[in-house]
Order: sequence, then C-alpha cells, then structure tokens
Amino acid sequence: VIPARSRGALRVSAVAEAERTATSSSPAPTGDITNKLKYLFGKEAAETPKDAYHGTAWSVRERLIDSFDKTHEHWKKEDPKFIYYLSAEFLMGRSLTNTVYNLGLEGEYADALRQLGYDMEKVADAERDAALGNGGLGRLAACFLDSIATLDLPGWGYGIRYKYGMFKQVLKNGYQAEQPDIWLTSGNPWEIRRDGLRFEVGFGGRVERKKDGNKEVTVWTPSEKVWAQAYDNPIPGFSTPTTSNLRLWDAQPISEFDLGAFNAGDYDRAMLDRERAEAISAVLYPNDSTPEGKELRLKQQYFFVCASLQDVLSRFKATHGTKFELLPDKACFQLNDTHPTIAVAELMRLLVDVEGLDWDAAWTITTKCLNYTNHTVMPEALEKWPVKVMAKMLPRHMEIIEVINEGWTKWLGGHLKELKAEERAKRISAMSIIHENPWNKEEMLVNMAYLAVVGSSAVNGVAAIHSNIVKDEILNDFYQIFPSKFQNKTNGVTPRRWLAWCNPELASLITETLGSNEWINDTEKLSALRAHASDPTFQKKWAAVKHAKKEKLAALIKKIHGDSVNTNALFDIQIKRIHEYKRQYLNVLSIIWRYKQLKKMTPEQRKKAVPRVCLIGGKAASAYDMAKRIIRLVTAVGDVINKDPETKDLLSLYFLPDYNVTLAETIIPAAELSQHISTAGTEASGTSNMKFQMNGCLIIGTWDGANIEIAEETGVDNVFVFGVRADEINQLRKERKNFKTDPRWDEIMKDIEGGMFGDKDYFKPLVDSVNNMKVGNDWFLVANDFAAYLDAQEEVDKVYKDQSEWLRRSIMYTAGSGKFSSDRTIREYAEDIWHVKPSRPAA
Ligand code: B1H
Repeated sequence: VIPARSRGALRVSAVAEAERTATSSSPAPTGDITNKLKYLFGKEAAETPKDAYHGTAWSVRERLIDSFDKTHEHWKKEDPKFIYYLSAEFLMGRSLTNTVYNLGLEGEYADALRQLGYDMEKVADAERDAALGNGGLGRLAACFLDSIATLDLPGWGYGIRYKYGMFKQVLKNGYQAEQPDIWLTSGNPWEIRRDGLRFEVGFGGRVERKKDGNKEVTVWTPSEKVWAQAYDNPIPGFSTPTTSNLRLWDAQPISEFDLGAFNAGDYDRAMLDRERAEAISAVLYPNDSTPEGKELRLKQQYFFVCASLQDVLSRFKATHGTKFELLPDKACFQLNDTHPTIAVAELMRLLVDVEGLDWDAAWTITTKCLNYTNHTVMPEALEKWPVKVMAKMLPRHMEIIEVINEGWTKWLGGHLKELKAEERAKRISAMSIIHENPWNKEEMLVNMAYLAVVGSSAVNGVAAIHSNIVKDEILNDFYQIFPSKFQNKTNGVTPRRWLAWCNPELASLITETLGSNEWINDTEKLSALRAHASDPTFQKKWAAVKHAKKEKLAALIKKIHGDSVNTNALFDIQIKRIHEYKRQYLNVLSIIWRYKQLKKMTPEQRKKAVPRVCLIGGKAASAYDMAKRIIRLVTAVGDVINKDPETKDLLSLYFLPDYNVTLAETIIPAAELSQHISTAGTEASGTSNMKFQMNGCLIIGTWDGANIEIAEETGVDNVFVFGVRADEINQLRKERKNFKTDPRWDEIMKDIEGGMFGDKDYFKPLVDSVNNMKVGNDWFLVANDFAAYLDAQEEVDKVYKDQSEWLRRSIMYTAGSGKFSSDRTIREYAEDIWHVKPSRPAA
C-alpha cells in the first residue's frame, strides 16, 4: 500500500511546523478563500476549480507576503552581503503547490479546500505555468532561487517580466505550430507590483564631455527613455522562515502618450511611444542554446541589467552613502550566461559617470562584484554584438568597452612580454574583446564572453566535463592567463519540486524507510536507501509507487491522444528542447528498427519481447527548420506504429505537445527509462537527467554533461552508457567521408526516403543531413553512434526482463542522487564564488 500524502509526513521537523503556525496570524483558510473570491472576483462561491484556485492563491499570497516582509526586515537590519542572480530567464512553472508545501501550509489548505468540495491537486491544476524561460538554463535559475531561500542566503533573482513567455506548442496534422503564451490574463497572485519603484533606462542618443570644475565628466543623453517598473515575486524557502525575492522588470513608457499628437487627434501616433516601450519586455526569445542577434534582444538585456544595477546601488547608497569601496563586501552578481554581460560596462558607467569615481577604482569594484557562468559549448552560441549596433543603441557603453579593451590588451601585452613580437600580437588579437567578424571582415564584433571573463572574478562551467571543455577549448587562451578564475559548479535541481512535491508517494516511502524526512534538505541522506536496494519487500513498495505514477501518466496520454497505453510496458522517455545535438533523431531511428523487428517476429517470439511506450516531447525554436522536421518524423512514425494492431501493445510512440515544467512534474515520476543521448561534448550539463535520477528512473545516455557524474554516483554499471567519447569527436568528424554506415541504418534510411511514414519530401533534408559521407555532414554523429545505441537498447530490454535487477538499479539511482540537489550547488557558489553567508530571520 502506498502511504497517502499525510499531513506532516514530509515536514522536516515538528519545530519547523510550530514555527510556522506560531507566526501565522492569518484567518482560517476556508473563510479567507471565500472572502478572496467575493471581494476580488465578485463570486459568491467557487463554481469551478479555477475559482477555487484563484481564491486559494490570493489567500496563500498573504501568508507569503508576511514571510517576505519579516525576512526583508531582518536582512535590512543585519545588512549582510547579497548575491544577485542576473538572468534573462526564470522558468518558474506553477507556484501554488510549491508555495503551500514550502511554507508548510499544505495540510491547512487541503483541509479548507476539502470543506469547499475541492481536491487540492485539481485546484492546483488550474494554474498556468510561468514560462519565462526556454529550457534548462531558465529552470536552473528557478531551482537556484529555491535553494538560495532554503539555505537562508541573502539573495535575489533579477530578470524580465515578459508579457508573453515561451510559446505554446500545438500540433497541427503532426507539425509544430506556435501560439502566444498569454499567461497574465487572469492576473498573477504571485507577484507584487511595487508602485513608485521604477528606474529610467535610456537608449541611443549622444555622449559629450563636459567640465565640472576642473574635472572632465562624460554626459550621455539618450534619445529614448523608458521606465523599468519593479514586480516582486516572493520565493519561499522550505522549512525556514526565509522568503526571498525574484524582482522582474516591466517596460513602460515615460509619458502615457504623446500629448501633442493626442490633441491633434492623431491617436495612432500618440500611442507609438507606449508600444515601443512595451515591446522591450513583451516577449521571450524562444531560442534555446543559440542566441538570436536581434537588436531588440540587446535592448532587453540592457534594460533589465540597467534597472537591476541602479536598484542595487540605490539600496547600497541608502545604507552606506558613497563608500563604494564597500560594495564588493555587500553585493555580488552572477551573470547567467552572457545574456546580462552588458553589466560590466553598465556598472562602470554608473560608478564613473554617475557617481564620479575614477576609472581604476571603479574597475577594481566592478571586477570584484561580477562572476560569469558559461552554459554552452556551441561556438556559435557565444554572443557577439556588432559594434555598429552597440554604438548606436548604447553609445556610452561602446566607449567604455573600448576603454576596457584598450586597458586589457595593453595589460596582456605586458603579461606576454616574453613572447616573440609576432606571437604576442597574434595572441592579443585572438583575445581582444572587440574583433573582426570571421565571416565578414567589414564588421567588428563585441565578444560578450570575453568581456565577461575580463570583467569577472570567477568563471564557471556547469558540469565537470563542461568546465574542462571551457578551460581547454572554448576559453583556453583566457584560462592560460587566469587559471585561478576558472571553476566548475556542477548543476543541481531542487529536491523539493522535483522529488518531494511532484512525487509525494515516493517521498513518503523514502521518509518511512529512512525514518525521517531530513533527506529533503540533505539529499546525501538518500544514500541510506542503498541498503534496501535488493530487499524484495522494499522493491515491491517501490514498484507500486512507480506503477501508480505510470497510471497517472497513462491517463494524461489518454486525455491528449485518446489512446489507452499498456501500463505494464516499459515507459521510455525523452523530453527536452528539440535540437540536432540532443539527437531525438537517433531515438526515433531505433524505434523504427524496433518496430521492424517486432513485425518480423512470430506471435511466440513477440510474447518474449519487452513492451515499450515511447514518449518524446519538446519545443523546437520557431525558426529551427530541422528541429521541426524531427518533430514531424516522431508524429509520423507514431501514426504508423500506434495504429498497427499486431504490435501496438508492444510498441507505441507518442509526441507530447507543449512540454513544460508542469508536464515534467507528471512525466518524470512515471519514467522508467530516460534518454540523454547528446553527442559527447555537446550538452553542457543537462538537468532533467538529475530529476529522472532522483525519481528512480534509469538512464540511457552518452558520456556527456552531467550524465558522467550521475553515472559515477549511481554506479557506472547501473547506467546504459554508449557511444563515442568527447575526445574522439574531432577525429571522427574529420574522417567522415570514410565512415561506413550500418546495414540496419541503410535500411531505415531507405524506408523513410521511400515513404514508409509518408511526407517523404519533407523528410528528405533530414535524411540528407546525416548521409552523404562528406566532412561536415552528420555533424552530430548520429550514424556513428547508431549501432552502439541499438546494442544499449537491447541491454535495456534484457535488464527489464529481470524486474528485481531493474528495481535494484532504480533504487540505486535515487540513492545516488544526493549530489544533484541544487542546495549542494548553491552552497558551492556561496562558499567559492559569492562569499555570502546564511542570515535567517527569527521565526
Ligand atoms: C543552455 C543555453 C541558452 N545553454 C542561449 N545555453 C539562449 C543559450 O535564448 N538564448 O539565447 C537560451 C539558452 N541554455 C543549457 O543550460 C544547456 O544546454 C544545458 O546543458 C544545461 O544543463 C543548462 C543549465 O546549465
């Protein structure tokens, strides 16, 4: 029997609960929920789960604000050093369940809703996702905020309050179509608009030198100005009174409208400024892994960085006046990829032009305050802005970057004085922040990663292998100059959302087995599960939970696709952004092969086959043509095999549209096998692999990103590892034209080309992209890994047939997941990079 989600079963300690209830002067939830409905929504009673959600959320919000206020009063009094996490993306997902659980209010609110005739889970289901991020990078930022608050670290996130988040993906005849994500229509109970808290952000215009006494000062007069209006999103820690903050900026016009045009009756023109301003925070760019060099994007980046830095400096000045030399003891900033890197120039501008510091003093402060995380090895993903664009939109920043670059290259010249002149010149030019566009000699570019490295104290990658690639390849020149700047901080995920709250059944079983739920805040304690991994009684309970979660996912598939899937089948899942380097293609090819094998079998042979339900989900960037073709291949193959009465109970394939945080919370607990099959050396880390691991899901994967560390923690023999290694890739790419494909591969390619799944013209570029054995084709080496992958899949079947071995491994995964809590990651950042210390308010 699976223990029910009981009140307090997940609570860390009775003390924490007592702390919470003692501090709450709030009204009984039932009355409060109906009050909120009446006075905020004009409803006498909750007629739908959505009504119940609104009433509940607005009620919970007040408890959250109480906790937020206490925390911030405390921090104001203590004045600790703060970490500010600057990120263009925060992929928060839903808030209700996370908030009530983190605040320890779940029992109270579940009871209240029951009295009103509602079930908490159904009510929570009425919330829309806050999808202000693309994928792993944005979700990582959200997990980090959870850990920062849970660890009582004084820290905030800063970002953009996009009006439209990640697009909604729908399937039209099996093809991806995009729809706008209108997430704010029914209001957002999880944010507080800070009236009057706004900063001016300028763009364009001119820069002049003026005399101030005998000092020369620089004056930037922008040609366009907007307001950045603050919205606070309280972030509750778990089992602590700390509630931290995510401050998001909304762009608004400086004047309501052009009064002249308005009076002249030209209403369209009167509104132009408003539209232009609002466009800045209107929409999230939907490109995961590769940035888009659009001007509006640079505008977005500067917009939130400028507002955030002004905000921090204004609070600093309120306590410390103009003693800016103290700033590095009070504030530090983490740049989440290069997206906020303009902060280097902006902090210099604020300190030099606005506060009147001399350049060197400002530079010392700036470099002490900033740190940079790299998230991708794709060379094309290192952001570079044309000097022309930067000079027009941010003329003063372009000047500052030029001065930084002059100082930097001069310093570098001195540092490399041992080298021969020619060699030295070469190195300096290779490391210049401003350099030629290699594809267009006429154009000069600002290399934002170089600016970030020169302007930061620490630079880190996000998994061990990735940090090594950063040091040895991507930023190797810089590593040679500043070896001590470079660090590794292996990613992590919050065990609250990704195990305890999304899989309360497994959480209860773990708590019962370990005799305490302290593992929620100390995931290393999960390792004690190893002792139970081979115990048949425990395995049985473990399997029962997995089965219940599979039933739940099957119900979702039924709702989406109308089909009932076999819940005794192995649930095999690949969910992530669709990208050639992530190789969903390889997965589909092996499914086709499996189907062909099943078709050839006799009924007797089929009885011995391991049944599988394969699920693939993920969004393709709207302009990423190849990725969209891959989605169509998934749906087309699914259309054929799911309809085949001979095999459909043994093999089915579904594409799950609109993959997002909420869907992940249902899918991951139900998964038995998950796929992380990127070409070795291409996936910086991956973080869903950690979520699957925590939920006892086995991994088939390449020796890439965090897979490696996961395998080390779980026991390499428990993981289905296959494929070429990162250090072989360059050679294999060079030898491409000599590569001989597997006959099974050739057969499948012919099937696709021959129209076995329809749409053969549409699939042609996909087939071509991995064949034609010449250098540059099949860049991600799908063909090279194909045979090894089929072997690994066969091994999966073999192990699955031995359920007790499968369950043993499953338990070993959860037991080995301790390292991948974002609490561990954040502790490392706090100790090695930020030097911030916990500061917990009294309960
Ligand atoms: C990751 C991105 C990314 N790396 C540009 N880079 C973007 C780059 O809109 N843009 O311009 C958006 C996102 N995202 C991911 O970061 C990596 O691919 C994952 O491997 C990693 O786990 C994740 C978190 O570190």
